[in-house]
Amino acid sequence: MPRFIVGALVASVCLLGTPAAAPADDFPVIPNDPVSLQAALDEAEAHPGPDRVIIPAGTYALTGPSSFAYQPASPSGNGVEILGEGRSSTLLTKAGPTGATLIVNGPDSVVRGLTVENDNTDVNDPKVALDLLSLAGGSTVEDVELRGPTLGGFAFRGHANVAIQRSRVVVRGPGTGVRQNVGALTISDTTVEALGTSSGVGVNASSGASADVARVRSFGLSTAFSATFGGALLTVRDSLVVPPTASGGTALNAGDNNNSSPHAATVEADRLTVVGTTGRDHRGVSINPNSAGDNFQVHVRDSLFIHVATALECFATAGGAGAVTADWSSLPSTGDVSSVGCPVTRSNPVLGTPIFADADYHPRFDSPLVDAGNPDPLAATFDLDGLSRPVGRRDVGAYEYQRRPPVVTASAVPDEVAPGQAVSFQGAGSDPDPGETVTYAWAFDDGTGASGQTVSHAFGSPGSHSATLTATDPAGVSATAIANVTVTAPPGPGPPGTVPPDQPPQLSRVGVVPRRFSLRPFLPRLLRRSPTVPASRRRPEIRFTLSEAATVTITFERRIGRRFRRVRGRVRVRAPQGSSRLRFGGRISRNRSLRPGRHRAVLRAADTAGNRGLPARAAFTLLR
Ligand SMILES: [Ca+2]
Ligand SMILES: [Ca+2]
Ligand SMILES: [Ca+2]
Ligand SMILES: [Ca+2]
Repeated sequence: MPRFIVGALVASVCLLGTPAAAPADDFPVIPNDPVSLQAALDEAEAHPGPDRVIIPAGTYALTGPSSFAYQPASPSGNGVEILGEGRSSTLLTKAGPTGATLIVNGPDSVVRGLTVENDNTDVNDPKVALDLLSLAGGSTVEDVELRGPTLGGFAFRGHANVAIQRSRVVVRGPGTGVRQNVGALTISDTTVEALGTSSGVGVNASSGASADVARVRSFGLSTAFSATFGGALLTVRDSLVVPPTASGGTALNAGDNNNSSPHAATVEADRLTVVGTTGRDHRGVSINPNSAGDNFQVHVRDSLFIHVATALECFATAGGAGAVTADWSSLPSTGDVSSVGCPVTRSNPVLGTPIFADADYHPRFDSPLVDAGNPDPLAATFDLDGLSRPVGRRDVGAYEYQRRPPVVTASAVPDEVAPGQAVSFQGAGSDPDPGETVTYAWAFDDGTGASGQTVSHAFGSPGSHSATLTATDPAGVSATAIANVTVTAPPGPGPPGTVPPDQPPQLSRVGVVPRRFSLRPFLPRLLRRSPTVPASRRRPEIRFTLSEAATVTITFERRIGRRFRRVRGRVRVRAPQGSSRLRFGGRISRNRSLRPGRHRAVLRAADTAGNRGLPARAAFTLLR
């Protein structure tokens, strides 16, 4: 039996014998067709193994009680990737009395590149834009926009381990942006914001779930980050909170929504920037244990709270307990609230008024909060911009001052002049640190200097000259750039015995010495000193004599039969009037050398006025 038939039989036996995961399929959707979208989800559910549902740009609208739902009967190994064409292109939306807009209940699923919106109208049952159910563990929500109902409810609700990344969550009413009910949520590099007047909550870990919040911007939420019920834990770091500018708001809360039963909840916060509005009832931290057995904790480190009427509040009633601490943080000097059983503690206070470089609350280089956090080493991490921190000692707040040098270039116009002719030197610079302008200083190689972005300078002597530009930022960090100028002596009658300017340079006494040599490793170079080694051990050279200083271009020709054929590459040197010696070992450049055989060097000279003399040739043999 031929071997390939045996192979085919073995392959088919394997296919029959093991119900291996079917290859992933793509299930496309007809643009703007919600029925087609649900049909694709149904097909992916029925098809074993992970598949992709690809949703083109368009609006997919539901109005009845049903949802777009991925809920496979056999969820094990049967996750789904739901992929739109981008947040601004693919929109899933739902109006009507009840139900989530998109439900995902398969493991390791991905939702990416779309907007999910919920416009439910039943005030008693406002729902969810994106609902990840308990079988959707290990899932990722990435580059999406989630818009919660205007009547309340949730933009996102999670019941299993899930990561939300690089997304935008919009709270359009009294509801919650992101609620984690079961399992661990991580949410990073995401904006959570209230649209219009909201009394909503940004990110909430509930009922014993955990939420790990990193590099999140929270705008306009009545409560930005909270942990509620059942020992819930929310950690937040390198994040910004701007509460509503027109009403009160709380950045951090641990509690049980004043439930009369005992609960525990904890918030751990590192490197936050919280910017309230003067005259509003803004609170940095607010906890209210209201029943015996309640234990609420909020611990803040390396954080900045400004324009908050109450920085830290721990107000216990009916035997509830809790604690609020702030370490290495910048807080308003007064306004804490504390009660029996609920201490508020400040340690290592960071003094001084924060100085911001821009409207995004980046620290200015001279803010007293730069390098003012806990002096203990901080494991490398990223600030709210995604930039490495710490830089030096850790800074207080969401951003790390980066102390970056300016980026600068320098140019000279014109860059070829006569002695004494003015050159305009122009600097172009910027600084990557927000709000930093640079100052410019020039140093010329004749020992003089000037300050300013554009300056004028003339060099007196012929030759190559340079100007070094130093750009310095307000923090004193600088960078340099160099502009070069060639100053050429003007043509004219020189002293007696010199060559008239319209005469071409003449080559004479051209030769290769010795005439036979083997390939050497060194590169061609004009020699300045006379040889001190015996002639027998001297390295091979090309020698020539010039009637005036000139640029000598040397090309090579290889003898093939009776003809010479030009070899690629050339050597070019500036040589003075008189005799010169060019060290030459058969190599034209770093990676080009002549092959063994008979050759000749062809020398041509040109002066600075552009006059070109006649070529001169010298034969030599490169030995094997
Ligand atoms: Ca599938
Ligand atoms: Ca309680
Ligand atoms: Ca620092
Ligand atoms: Ca800088």
